[in-house]
Amino acid sequence: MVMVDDIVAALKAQGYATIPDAISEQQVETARRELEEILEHTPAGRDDFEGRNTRRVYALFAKTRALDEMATHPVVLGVLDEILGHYQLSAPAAIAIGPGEVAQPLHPDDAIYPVPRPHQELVVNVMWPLEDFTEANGATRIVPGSHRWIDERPDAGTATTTVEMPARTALLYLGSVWHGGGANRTGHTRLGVVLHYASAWLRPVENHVLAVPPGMARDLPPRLQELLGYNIYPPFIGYVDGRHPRKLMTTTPAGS
Ligand SMILES: O=C(O)CCC(=O)C(=O)O
Repeated sequence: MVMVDDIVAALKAQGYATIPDAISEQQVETARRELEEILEHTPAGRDDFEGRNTRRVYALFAKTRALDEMATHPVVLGVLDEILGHYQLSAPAAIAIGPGEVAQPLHPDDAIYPVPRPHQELVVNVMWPLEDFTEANGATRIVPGSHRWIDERPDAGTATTTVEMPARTALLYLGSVWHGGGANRTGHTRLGVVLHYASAWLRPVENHVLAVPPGMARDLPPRLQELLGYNIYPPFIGYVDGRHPRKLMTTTPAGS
């Protein structure tokens, strides 16, 4: 698939890539409407990383079905197959950057794992903008090529690329690339959904099988079940009582 190859090549070259028109306007609208309802009851962040004027929705796949097709988007999964091989969702979150928010500190997402650089790619992220991302409203900033850094750290002189993009785009970036949310200098909230995927031999950042227990997961699309952890990393990392975890979904009552 040429599209997948092109994206993989761009990720390897600069650490990020975009897929234009990856989803429909209807998918964007539905996701935004459902998330806006959830955000009404979501508190602001607790520190400078989460953002004190930013609200984040966690446990997304327990709260809405509007993101299932984004999580299993065929081109995205084709890219992940190439770069990560076996993977799961790790830290999915909706991120609503409010007016007045300052820029998030730049960081590589795979630094959460204590593995010295350079290392094989462990994490790939997909940012789904649910409205147009602009320099003014807090579009994601990337340090191109920083996935090749070993001990370097960004400073005030580091060049960043602000990824301005219309809603319906998918922005993919490697977990090793330095990046961060931008400052929001507008009067409107910037809403996006970031879906982090990590190699399936790592512990995911969020504990999805507690957020989406077997009785809830049994009604989800099979590929999404796997991405939430109802799967094994061959030959058997992730078994339950010696069996494939998907067996739990046929033996657990619905809803529990
Ligand atoms: O909101 C963004 O554009 C990026 C957020 C981010 O990098 C993070 O929270 O790890």
